[in-house]
Amino acid sequence: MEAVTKTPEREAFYKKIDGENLTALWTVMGDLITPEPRSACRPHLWKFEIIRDYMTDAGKLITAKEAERRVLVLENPGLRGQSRITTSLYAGVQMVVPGDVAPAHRHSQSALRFVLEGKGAHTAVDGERTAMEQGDFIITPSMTWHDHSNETSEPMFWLDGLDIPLVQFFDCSFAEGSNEDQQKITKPSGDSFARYGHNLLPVDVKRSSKTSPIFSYPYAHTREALEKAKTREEWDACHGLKLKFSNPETGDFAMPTIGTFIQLLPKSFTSARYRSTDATVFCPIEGHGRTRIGDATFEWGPRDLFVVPSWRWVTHEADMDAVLFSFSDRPVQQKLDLFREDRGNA
Ligand code: GTQ
Repeated sequence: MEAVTKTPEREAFYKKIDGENLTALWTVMGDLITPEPRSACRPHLWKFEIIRDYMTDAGKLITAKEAERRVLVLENPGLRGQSRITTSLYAGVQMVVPGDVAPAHRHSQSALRFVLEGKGAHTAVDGERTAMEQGDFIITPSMTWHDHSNETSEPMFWLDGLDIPLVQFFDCSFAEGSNEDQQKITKPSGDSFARYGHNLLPVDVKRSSKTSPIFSYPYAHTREALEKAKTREEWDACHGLKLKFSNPETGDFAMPTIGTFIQLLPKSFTSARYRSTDATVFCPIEGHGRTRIGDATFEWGPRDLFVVPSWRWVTHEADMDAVLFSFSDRPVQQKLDLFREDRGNA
């Protein structure tokens, strides 16, 4: 698909049809159908300490109530002005300080939280409150009411991941506010886990949601699963020990639009190179190391955030046992038969 030669006659023709909202395919084909992904998304790393300092400044400027959500959006340097960390996903860091209430609202966008710092602040989803701790992964399914509050004495920070650009692409954004800042709590804490977290499902009740009925995946459980897996030493050359958070009803990803993962990279491990079409946001929560993305190297520690664009070679290296949370649009790509991965020779 090579660029066609320009001639005065052709240029005149393009100009003529342009007025009728028509474009000649042969002038744009090479940019539309590329031999490989050619993303504007760039590899990048954000240091948590820097975000944290700016969030503290933001805390002096605006309350969570006035802001609705006090969040700094992580904008991919190749996609500035679009509130995107990858072409299909949004990420932000949210701060909820003691006394804050981020008021109840709901929207068609699905959201995930991954807790970075703090202990004991609450998020309420669909009538149930859950306390949040570092490393917990929490889901807000599409159109469920959610509000956040902090009755502790410490600020809380978490990573938000939403499918905002996907929903924007499909033009199906719906959102609603509530008259009540905090939704009515109708279920005891731990209710969804008690019902669905024990390999038991109601025998006849069919839920219509494609999102996991468990909305909090506590880090204590996640970490135990990784630690147990570690003793079996079944290291994957590309991923170390990598697990996906799953929906107990379907075995599929926990959310229909966003795939979430946790992986353990053991001390001194260097992964074999890997690339996949799902641009991925990583958040280490334990350990230190570095990740090479193409020819760039990013040094990371707990709570830093970095993004790997589609189809770039990646290798990770851990100086000590490291745990990395990550998320991508893999569930969507797989359902559309678009997902591809390449394990090099591993
Ligand atoms: O906490 O509901 O980062 O609605 C962006 C949009 C967080 C939230 C974000 C949201 C939220």
